[in-house]
Amino acid sequence: MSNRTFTMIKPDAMRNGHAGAILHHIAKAGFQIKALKMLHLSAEKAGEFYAVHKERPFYGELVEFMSSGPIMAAILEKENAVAAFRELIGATNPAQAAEGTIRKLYATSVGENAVHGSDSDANAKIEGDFMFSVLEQF
Ligand code: FUP
Repeated sequence: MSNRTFTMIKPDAMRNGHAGAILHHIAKAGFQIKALKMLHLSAEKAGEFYAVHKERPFYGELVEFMSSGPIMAAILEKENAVAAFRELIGATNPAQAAEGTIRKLYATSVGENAVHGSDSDANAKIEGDFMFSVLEQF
């Protein structure tokens, strides 16, 4: 089992000024930051990142939203990182997210849900390598 996961603070949370609070939340939960940067995805890059959702009805909106402003991308380390981080962020739809989770605290809707968290060790590696070169991963 890998001890790393990948996250993005999405454009809604960046625009709403929640990036600092979210990073603090992540650090308080015991995750170490192994890579971090702020960037603005092009629609093409956002589309590539979310290619698995290409056939879903929300794909166009998702790509438009994810390329609508800067994000913060990070690789995080903790024991059982993927599952632990998904617990920390809560359900995809913030209306169903548990109290105290990042999405409950900072997300506005299912489409604009503040943060991304990888759903498997394999995807954590793929997503981290998509966003960071080897020189940017510690
Ligand atoms: P999650 O793993 O919790 O990020 O959720 P998914 O992989 O199922 O979805 C990826 C992103 O697609 C979500 F963060 C937001 C978007 N989405 C929608 O816009 N509508 C939906 O009904 C489901 C997902």
